[in-house]
Amino acid sequence: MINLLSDTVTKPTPGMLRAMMAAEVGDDVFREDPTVNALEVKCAGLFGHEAGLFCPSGTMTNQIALKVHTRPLDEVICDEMSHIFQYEVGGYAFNSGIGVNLIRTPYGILSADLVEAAVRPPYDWLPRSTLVVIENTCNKGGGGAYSLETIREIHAVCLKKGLALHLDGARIFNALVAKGGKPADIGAEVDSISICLSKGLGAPVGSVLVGSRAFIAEARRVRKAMGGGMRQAGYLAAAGIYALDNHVERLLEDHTQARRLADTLAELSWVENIRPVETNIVIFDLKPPTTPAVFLDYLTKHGVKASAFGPQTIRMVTHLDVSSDMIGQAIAVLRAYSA
Ligand code: TLP
Repeated sequence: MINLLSDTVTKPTPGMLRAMMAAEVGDDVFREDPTVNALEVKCAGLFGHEAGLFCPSGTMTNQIALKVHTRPLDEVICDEMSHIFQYEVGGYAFNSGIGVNLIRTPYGILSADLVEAAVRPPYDWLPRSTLVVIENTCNKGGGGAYSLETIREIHAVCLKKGLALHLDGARIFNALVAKGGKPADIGAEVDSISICLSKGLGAPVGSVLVGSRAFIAEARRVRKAMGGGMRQAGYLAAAGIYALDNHVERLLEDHTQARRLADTLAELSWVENIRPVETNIVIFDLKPPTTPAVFLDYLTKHGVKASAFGPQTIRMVTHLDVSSDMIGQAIAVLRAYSA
């Protein structure tokens, strides 16, 4: 199977497994796991933040960030396509008692003007705008990345209006590889970042939340309340450290393979609206009467997995476990499809 369902599907490489087996571990609830501690320090340091917190998932790091940055009846400003709104089960309302103020953009990339216009005036009868969330890269938007300049401008609005800025950086290294620049440059513009190790970086499990010492101290309490305090989690943290040391530069390869898929799709008569491909995600629409159910069934029968991402929309994601040859085969399968 050529599995293009998501970049979450990767299996640990032999080198990663060796690093996991060799990990020194302890009970992380007592902060006695040296490998978890090392991963948290490494992530915080990379992005120029004071502290980090290792969590089981990107959903948990995002949800903890929402909880710590807001109070009930507050509102978070984010794109309508953002993961915190679309794919976290409405957790913002459940966990934090807050609402969302959704901005519509073509590809999920906000601008300072749009954010500023969405900030509510301070009337008693309105929700209070206290937080902005940006997603870099934006998954549902097709994996587009923010320029550092845009993040700076959004940050300036947040400072002016007294809002916190959280970055859903599930694929922040894809963004950095695509746009260039250093993690700390982005880190300097945001109050907290959720960094996923289990997406393009290829670790089996885990995300790290980074922020100020005070923010992470509170986040640690919320993680425990959510049931996310892990014990000998160093085996997983070791995979994350290995991924950060070995799997960042190679993301460019995934971007090249995504580009090949997109270039092929652009030639096919039954495809429309291919979102601009900048990283490892390819999103496009099927022209009616082709439906995702029929198309995905065809793909599966020919050894390719992809997913439906809307009524007419398909997503394909490239990653560590799909080689250039496999993309070649997937391209042949796409070319052979007749609507
Ligand atoms: N995204 C998954 C699905 O939930 C859609 C995927 O296959 O892409 N932020 C962003 C931008 C994400 O894309 C994801 C996962 C998360 C957060 C949540 O991460 P996990 O799955 O670790 O909870």
